[in-house]
Amino acid sequence: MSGDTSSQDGNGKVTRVIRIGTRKSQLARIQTDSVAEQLKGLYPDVRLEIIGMTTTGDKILDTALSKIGEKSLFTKELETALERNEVDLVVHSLKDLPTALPPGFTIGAVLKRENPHDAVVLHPRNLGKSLNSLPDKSVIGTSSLRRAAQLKKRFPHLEFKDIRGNLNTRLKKLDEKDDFAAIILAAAGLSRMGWESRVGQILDPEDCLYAVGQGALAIEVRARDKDIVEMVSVLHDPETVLRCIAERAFLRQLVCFFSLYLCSLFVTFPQLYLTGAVFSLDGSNSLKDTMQTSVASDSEVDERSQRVGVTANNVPGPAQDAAEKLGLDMANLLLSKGAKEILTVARQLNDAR
Ligand code: DPM
Repeated sequence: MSGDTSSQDGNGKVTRVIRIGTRKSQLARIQTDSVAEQLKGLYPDVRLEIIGMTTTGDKILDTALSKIGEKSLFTKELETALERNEVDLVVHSLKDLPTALPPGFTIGAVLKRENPHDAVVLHPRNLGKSLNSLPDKSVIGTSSLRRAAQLKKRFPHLEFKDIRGNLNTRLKKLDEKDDFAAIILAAAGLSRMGWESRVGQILDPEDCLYAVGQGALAIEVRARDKDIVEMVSVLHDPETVLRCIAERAFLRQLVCFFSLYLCSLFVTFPQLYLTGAVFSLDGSNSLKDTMQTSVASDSEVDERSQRVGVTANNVPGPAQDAAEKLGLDMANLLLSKGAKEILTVARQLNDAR
């Protein structure tokens, strides 16, 4: 086993120590603690240590995410620590993990997805309202180009402005100033923070398609560390794994044009439906389609090791292949209808902003 870390307790019994790396934000800590808790329940003999780290992304919270561009900003320092054996696993929001991980890393577990939808958090003075009923020219805070594009189209009476910072900062900016009538955040993050009561409205797929992987937690590990890969693999939720493999395959095919526009949505299981869409910056130009495939259960074991960064040996390989193909086919369908042009223009406009 790499990173030989074990300790002896008073009775001379050797205990494996597993170190978990995490960002220091409250949300990251909550997510990491919940995974540690589950691992503790499954492996009572393992000693877990949680190591907090600051990432580049945490240091430049005031720059719009779409300008920073590369998502691995929030994950790079943690991966460096994994590589150096300073930690053994890292807990991420799956949607923050690029579709291609650096060599040597893999996603060893994708946990059961929580509510994947986006939510509206209202300024206290607007309690009881919805995006529809907010007054003309109300300002909505979001730095997600995906959310802004879809909502601009759907609610043309509203205005959209960037808001940055971690969840605590954003809530503060909303409540303590008069700059925003409401902000948009992922329902899953709000619920993990215990802020469900602040959700004024959950956006359904007609209003806003959620981001690839949204609402699911992922555990990143060293691919060569077979013991750890096996240990965390029991946390895989098979349905979430298949949905997210399809979503990530869709994103991987389009990411070279502009990564921030891709949205997707699944319903029902084992019949897997994928709705994929791309949008221009103001949402006026868009392409959207739905495809389906069956991932009915079978008993064949997986033969290949990784798909879009995910290692899930305990989920049937043919089902994973079908999910990956669905995502790829969806992306190719949108590309054949002009997705490349929409994304290229969107990227140029965003770079010029
Ligand atoms: C990514 C986006 C955002 C995060 C872009 C998007 C939102 C950025 C913003 C890829 N990562 O969704 O279109 O609003 O400025 C992030 C959140 C969570 C993970 C917070 C959120 C929690 C939910 C989850 C930031 N990453 O989206 O409100 O675990 O899926």
